[in-house]
Amino acid sequence: MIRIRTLSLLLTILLLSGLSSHAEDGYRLWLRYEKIPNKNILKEYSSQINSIYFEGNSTTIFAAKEELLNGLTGLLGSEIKEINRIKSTGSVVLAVYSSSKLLNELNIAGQLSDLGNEGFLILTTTVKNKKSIVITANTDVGVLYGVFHFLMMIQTNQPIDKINFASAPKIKLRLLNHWDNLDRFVERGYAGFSIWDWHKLPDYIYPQYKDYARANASIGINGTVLTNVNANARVLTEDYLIKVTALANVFRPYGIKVYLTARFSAPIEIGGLKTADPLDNNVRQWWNKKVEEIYKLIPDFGGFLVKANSEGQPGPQNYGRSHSDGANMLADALKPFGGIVMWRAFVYSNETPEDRAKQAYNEFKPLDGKFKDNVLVQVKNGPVDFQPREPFHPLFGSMPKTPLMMEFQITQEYLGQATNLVYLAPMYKECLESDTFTKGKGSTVTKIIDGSIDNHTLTGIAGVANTGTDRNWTGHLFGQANWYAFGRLAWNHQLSSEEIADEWIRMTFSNSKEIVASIKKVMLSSHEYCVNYMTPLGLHHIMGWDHHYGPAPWIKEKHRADWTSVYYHRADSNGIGFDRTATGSNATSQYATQVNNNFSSLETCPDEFLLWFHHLPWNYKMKSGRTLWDKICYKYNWGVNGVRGMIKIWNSLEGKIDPMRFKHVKMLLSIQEKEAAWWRNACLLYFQTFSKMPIPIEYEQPDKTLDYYMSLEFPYAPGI
Ligand code: GCV
Repeated sequence: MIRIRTLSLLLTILLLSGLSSHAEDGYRLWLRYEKIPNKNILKEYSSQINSIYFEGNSTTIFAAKEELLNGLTGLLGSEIKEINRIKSTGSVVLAVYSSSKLLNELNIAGQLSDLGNEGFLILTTTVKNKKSIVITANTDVGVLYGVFHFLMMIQTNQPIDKINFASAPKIKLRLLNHWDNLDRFVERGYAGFSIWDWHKLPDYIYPQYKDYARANASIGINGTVLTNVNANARVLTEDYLIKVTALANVFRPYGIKVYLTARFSAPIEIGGLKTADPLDNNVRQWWNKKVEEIYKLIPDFGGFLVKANSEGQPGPQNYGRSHSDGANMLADALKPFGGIVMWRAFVYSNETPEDRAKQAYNEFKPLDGKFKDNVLVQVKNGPVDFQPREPFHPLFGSMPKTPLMMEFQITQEYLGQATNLVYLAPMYKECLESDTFTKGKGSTVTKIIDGSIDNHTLTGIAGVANTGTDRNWTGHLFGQANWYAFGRLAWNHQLSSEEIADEWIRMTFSNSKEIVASIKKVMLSSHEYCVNYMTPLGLHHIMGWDHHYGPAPWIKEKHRADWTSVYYHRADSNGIGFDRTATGSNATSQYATQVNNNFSSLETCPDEFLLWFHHLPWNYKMKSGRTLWDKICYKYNWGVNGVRGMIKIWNSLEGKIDPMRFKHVKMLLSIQEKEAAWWRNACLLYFQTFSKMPIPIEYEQPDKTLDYYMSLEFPYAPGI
């Protein structure tokens, strides 16, 4: 009797906690394919789907079929048959339209003509007089993307009885950039080691490699740069290229090309040459041969990503040559094979007596029109370095003859690393929707990177990956949402942050209205809170030295001024902020007139960028009537309180989601609260030494001294 009671109690707990047959350790990401718990919805789907019919025999079509089979079997909780003739209703049909005899009967050529090489069409229709769901495209990979979209529709409980949905990516190259070293250390990685086990490659293939490819394909990512931009030439040696080939073979069925970072000095380091001068014939020959060797092994190799003459990396300027000379040499080598070069614009030097925020523009703008047609210039979203909030980079819109590729950071180097829940879609969207005014009103960053404004067909977007060997891939479970959001926006930048969050929550947690609404609330406000407890009102780059963990606005007198905090906040007894208007560094002049005027005038400069562009007295009167100092205090406190609100909402979900993930996030949120308060206290106490004004009494007062905060050291902080 007791045993039965205990057992039923256990069962009730399991049911209540939503514990599934799988450990909810986050490994399955948003592709969990758990049986649909709502009986009515399950019945509805089960009455419409019972089998899969597919045509084609490529590895991509097999991958699509396998995913659909596994996905549907899991979601519907019953066996889905593979059939070779359509005899009854309820089949999902997978086929490339142009090569399918079966789909010939459908009048859909017109719909497919706009979908290009990667788009797809999902249609509820009749095939052989039987009601079916058709997933079709112009290519195999289009079918694969369609399958993932269809599975997402079911995972998010969307109706499927009248689907007529077509979609094609708006940007051609949608890449992850891994800052992964060959020794498996991940620069700015907060989720363990690199997932690439170079030592065991090419013979040992972890299941993670395929799951990585599945996850990326599910959100439309079609390329991966395997190695760090602070590059190691060794990856270009034969031994390593064979390892790269093994990974490329795993990724290929999922439409993912591999790319490598090319260390500019490789001809010297592994080629035995005396120079890496891009105009030297031997150097050019060396690269030509190297590229030939790569394409023999990997016929669909994507190309190179290069960080040159930046932060100590070698580059063409070592030989008195320009960035375009360097990029074009590699472009020439890659061109015969269809490869491309992504040349980074992240350049600045402490020796250049110029505001760091201006340097990339100064170097690259004059090179517009000088790059070969298989070169993209890859530009970070803002002019400094992935800060919690930056204005858009002034290069966007300023190089109309050159395809500019966006570089976002998914790993949260400056956004709380892997202990803070910060949903980044709103930050990405803010940048993408910024109006550069370079070709009149409406010249958004989006239209520059999707090529529509300057008629570029070679277009791209990259996200610095946040993956690692942690069981849940990203360290913080909500880091997965940022990987997901990056991919979804790369495919369709018109999606809203909310739509993307909605999809991710439903797939990752549940379709329960309450759970979706609560988690969405947490996610959608999280970035704004983070900006405010770290760097409100346009403050930036005031974090810990080198590891970038935690606050350290006091950093000064280091070997590079442009890596110190005082360089950026410029706090003194008169006030705070970086004057980047005409009276200061004049960085505003790098923007189109309308934007320049908007940022330069105190009347119109958004509060969000106030101290990015202006140095203002502590008692400056804000629009709200508060003094600047009061406003800074208010903002820091608003951010901290926001985190407390997030915790409250999360706690309300106890017992409604599985205990494993509930607890994981709960513990991290409590770290986040401590870190938010630490940021606030340390920054306010430090800035107070200049403002000499009290922290208004209505706010929580710091519980430690400034000396205490300044004494903290983190020699083993991750990621450096
Ligand atoms: C890969 C920042 C990071 C560096 C990174 C660099 C870059 O400075 O702190 O770790 O180097 O950006 O984007 O090249």
